[in-house]
Amino acid sequence: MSVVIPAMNEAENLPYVFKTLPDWIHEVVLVDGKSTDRTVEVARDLWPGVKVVQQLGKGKGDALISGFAACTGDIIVMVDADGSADGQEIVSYVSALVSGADFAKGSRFTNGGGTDDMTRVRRLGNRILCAVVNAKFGARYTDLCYGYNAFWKHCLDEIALDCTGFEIESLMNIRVVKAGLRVQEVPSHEYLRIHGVSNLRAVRDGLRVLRVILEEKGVRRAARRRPAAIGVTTARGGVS
Ligand SMILES: Nc1nc2c(ncn2[C@@H]2O[C@H](COP(=O)(O)OP(=O)(O)OP(=O)(O)O)[C@@H](O)[C@H]2O)c(=O)[nH]1
Ligand SMILES: [Mg+2]
Repeated sequence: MSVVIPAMNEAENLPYVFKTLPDWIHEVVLVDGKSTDRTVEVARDLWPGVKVVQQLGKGKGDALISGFAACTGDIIVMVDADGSADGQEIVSYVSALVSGADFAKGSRFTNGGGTDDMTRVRRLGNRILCAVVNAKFGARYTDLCYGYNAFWKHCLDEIALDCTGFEIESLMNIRVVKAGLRVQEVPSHEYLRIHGVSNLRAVRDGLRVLRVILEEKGVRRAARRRPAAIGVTTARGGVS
């Protein structure tokens, strides 16, 4: 199992993140977004053997695509570096996957989930965008723009990710349903970012998600595409 952590200037938060990660994880991939603080050194101190990927482009989507390509595990878990995700929840995600799901999608708004870190604007935007995705793609999601998810690596072949920003989470959620993959929501609690400030801008990033929805529905032609950086096939089953 591989854990991918996109991190841009998160040195102060990494101790909290790594403290919650279970020690049976076989690989941690940290994707460094040209951090100007000690993100990489701190990660190496906290998790000897951490695989550090230097991001060439910009944005969380770009970072995750590079991180996924570097993973060797059959299961990939996405964990933010700001202290908002509790690594102890990984076991629920992995349970959903080994019980038959292809994609275990975190949700803050299903029974047992929650958030300490969402403004009213973000909450409303997420709710509207989620309702649109459900109506347009026949999904039954309770959350859309959330970064804590896990999946079997083979899913990447079916969703061929090709975006750069925060819209990656929504794009994944739409593509897995379009590909007919088995998706299971997992209740998750989002904690407050511990140090530093958000990189997300609600209106700009909300509009990017809306654009993805329209493109995926074929209402708007995709303009942002770049060649998919991934395409590794691995056998299904067996947590490595
Ligand atoms: N490598 C890399 N990581 C990024 C980039 N943008 C965001 N991240 C990371 O992606 C994760 C989520 O970003 P946040 O800024 O926390 O976004 P958010 O969760 O919507 O905002 P908060 O409310 O502050 O938690 C964090 O671990 C960031 O460090 C990027 O361009 N490159
Ligand atoms: Mg965050």
